[in-house]
Amino acid sequence: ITSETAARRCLREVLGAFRGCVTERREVLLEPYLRGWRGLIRFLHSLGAVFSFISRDAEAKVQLMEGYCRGERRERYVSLQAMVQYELASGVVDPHKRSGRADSGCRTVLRLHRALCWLQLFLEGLRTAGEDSRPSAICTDSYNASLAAFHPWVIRKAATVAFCALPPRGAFLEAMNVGSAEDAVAVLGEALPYIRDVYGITQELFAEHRLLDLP
Ligand code: 1PW
Repeated sequence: ITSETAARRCLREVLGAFRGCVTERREVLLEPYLRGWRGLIRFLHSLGAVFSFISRDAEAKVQLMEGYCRGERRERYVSLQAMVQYELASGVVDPHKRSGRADSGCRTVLRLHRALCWLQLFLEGLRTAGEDSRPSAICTDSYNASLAAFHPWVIRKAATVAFCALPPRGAFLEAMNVGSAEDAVAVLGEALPYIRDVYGITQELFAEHRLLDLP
């Protein structure tokens, strides 16, 4: 399988997955959420080895969550809503404690959720910026406006260095492999509302249960 087909396949996967996340009752299904993340990570890999540092942590978190989705308590991890309810009721997470389990579903999803905010800003920037804009600059700005606040200095430094290796706009949109640059921009426009929706529901759910600061 060439990296081209891998990228094409994964982008379709990402779009389809985030679209399929939200149910009629506005629940966020974990399985397609993680499938969306898998696609994003694969797309990152197709951009080059510099990004493996960025994707490694997300990958580990996705893998941990996949374990819960397949494990003994899998019915508790069908949706984010079910997970929050279960982990709060069973004491796996406690919003009033300053320390907590590093492997809870809630704190793990919270990290992915924060990264999704960055992704959303980045893709939105990419979509609306002019032809001579640089993805590396857009990526750095979106990161600084979101995820960077949760990262220590070393990680911020390393992330910013990796972003410099992002290809220029034309090549980046081409790597998405959905046709011309205009086609790619259109695909971003189609996909973003779904990602935004998933982000918004998750944010509200975590805020409601005071889980936005889980250590
Ligand atoms: C173009 C597609 C972009 C999507 C990739 C998003 C991946 C974001 C991951 C950034 C990770 C930087 C290095 C890891 C930092 C962790 O310390 C941090 N994890 C995240 C996801 O922010 C916090 O996790 P921790 O240490 O509390 O378990």
